[in-house]
Amino acid sequence: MDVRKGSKDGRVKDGSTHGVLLLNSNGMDVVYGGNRITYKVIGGVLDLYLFAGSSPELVMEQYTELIGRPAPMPYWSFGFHQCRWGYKNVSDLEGVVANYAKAQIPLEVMWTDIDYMDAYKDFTLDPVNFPLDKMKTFVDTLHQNGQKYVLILDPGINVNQTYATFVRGLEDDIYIKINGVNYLGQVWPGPVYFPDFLNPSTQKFWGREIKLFRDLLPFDGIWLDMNELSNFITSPPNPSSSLDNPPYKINNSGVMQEINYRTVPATSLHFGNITEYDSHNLYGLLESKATNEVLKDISGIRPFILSRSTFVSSGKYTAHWTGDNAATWNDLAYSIPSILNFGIFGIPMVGADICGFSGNTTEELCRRWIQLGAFYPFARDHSDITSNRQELYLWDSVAASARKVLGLRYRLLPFLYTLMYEAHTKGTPIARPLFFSFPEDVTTYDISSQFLLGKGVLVSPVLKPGAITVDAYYPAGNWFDLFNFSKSVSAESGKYVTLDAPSDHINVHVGEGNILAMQGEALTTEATRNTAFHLVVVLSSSKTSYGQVYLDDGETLEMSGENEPWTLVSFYGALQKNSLFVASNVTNGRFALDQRWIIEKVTFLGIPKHKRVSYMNGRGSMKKMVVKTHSDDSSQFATIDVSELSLLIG
Ligand code: MIG
Repeated sequence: MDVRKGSKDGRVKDGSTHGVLLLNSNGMDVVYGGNRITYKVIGGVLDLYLFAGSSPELVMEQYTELIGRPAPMPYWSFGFHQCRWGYKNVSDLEGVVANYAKAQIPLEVMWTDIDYMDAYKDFTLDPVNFPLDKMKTFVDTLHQNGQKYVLILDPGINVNQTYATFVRGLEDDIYIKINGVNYLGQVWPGPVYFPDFLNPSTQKFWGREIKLFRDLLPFDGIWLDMNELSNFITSPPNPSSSLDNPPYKINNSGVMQEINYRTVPATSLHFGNITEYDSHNLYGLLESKATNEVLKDISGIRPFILSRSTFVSSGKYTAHWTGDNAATWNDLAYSIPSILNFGIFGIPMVGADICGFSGNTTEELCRRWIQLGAFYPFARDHSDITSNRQELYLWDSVAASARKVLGLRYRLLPFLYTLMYEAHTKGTPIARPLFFSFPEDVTTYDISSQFLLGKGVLVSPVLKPGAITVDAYYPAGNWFDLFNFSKSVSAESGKYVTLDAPSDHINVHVGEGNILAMQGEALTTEATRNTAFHLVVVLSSSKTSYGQVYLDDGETLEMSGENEPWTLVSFYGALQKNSLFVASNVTNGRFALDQRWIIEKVTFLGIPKHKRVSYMNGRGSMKKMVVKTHSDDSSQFATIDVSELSLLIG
């Protein structure tokens, strides 16, 4: 995606944006040089698309119309996730869940890495440390508490005649082949064959294995790792084929080395005699697609899948995490451009391992990381088996910060979920670069140390050790601190501001012209859904403020589906003459707006100072309102407590 920059070579500063996609699954290097892009592709077709835009949102709409809109994610998946490679046994897991509860830090989803398996075999449980009866009790208890459980699956199926899944795979004949036999790789379980997701029979195989296992243990989502495909060995090249040794060596893990380096050889064959050379980059996509279909089939509800490998269209099936980062300040900072890129690729549900995967994190880094990670679309703490534990309750200061920032995240859940709806219907990312909302402001183009949630929630994290201030860019407008509403930043035109960022604080601001429908804090997303709404209306002198909230049960297969109950409420608000107004408009409305959906508070931000405004007594319950006003240097804000106001105000 390119936004026009400056007027140096006579080009206009109109913020017009276009997108370019080379839809090609072969190995390639892409070199971007500011004003040109060079593709060095070693095979396949030239299938080049240009998306005319001319806004970033329109580029996303056009691109995802072609490749498929992002999959709707279940409501619960926007809660906080805890994972680690190296949980020892069921009581270890239970301890973590209990400690989160004790520390009053929201924990929505508990994960298990490859540790749960019997000798790393998919669809098995370690009979000693993770026995079925205990795991079942563990998962049932999570479910009773409104929590969820996600487990990992690797593609490699252990070659082992006593392993039923392996034998059934042989019978179904679904493994990737080389020279007429199944290709033998090496991964965690030792010798493995890899299911060929281009083979239609693999869908049946994969579906049956997942179903059999899910009948034993009712997990809520699947984590797909190692699907690049990752292999512990590099097989020697076949001397009679150039595919294993192409004349141009693409960048492979940072160096120009053998194309077969620690993966399945390029001369391997998939169903229909398609070479690995041509389809290598599709493995993760095809595995995600197959898994998505299986989960829809067997559960009848919206799947949650997290895949490491992705390709164009993966967003239609899966969420993504950015892989093995390190517990370093550098990787904390790098996580922002990484998640923003994936949003632009059409995979909006994305996050980086919070507190860092490899290496030992520190209290300060982990604290800053949860402050930022709380605003990733997908928020999961995950760590490597060789690093120290890093659950958020382990340090008092991290725990305190986690309660504060996850508290805000959970209050923003209706907003995040509505952004999911926007992503699903129009392709717009959940987390966006600043230029999405301010394409005419050229300063925003290079900013990758801050980002927006939706149109107008600006996240400006601390990314350096020892820092207690942050230099953050504020595009034109009035911005209000979302934690307390009182501290605002006013920028007539965009400007850098140095803001206080004490150790327990991250700056999160909402910009003028936006209306946020927030809910109350709780320890699970389910519990937040029973709290009343708080409408935050950020007035603008130039336009009517606007916001939306999308409501459904959070797990029905489709989002905004034709035959499913959902409701979209749009809000409009402004200061007109001397009176404040907010009104709403309902689309669809088949998801019942019953007792649960009430507003108990409306906050107007950005009332010009010294302006007298009148608060009209509305109809019905609006009469019970209590108005409190506050002010800081530049503006006042008013909080109106109302009781039992329906979301259908106006
Ligand atoms: O060879 O399953 O990126 O998240 O913890 C390492 C163990 C395999 C790589 C994943 C990481 C996961 C780890 N996996």
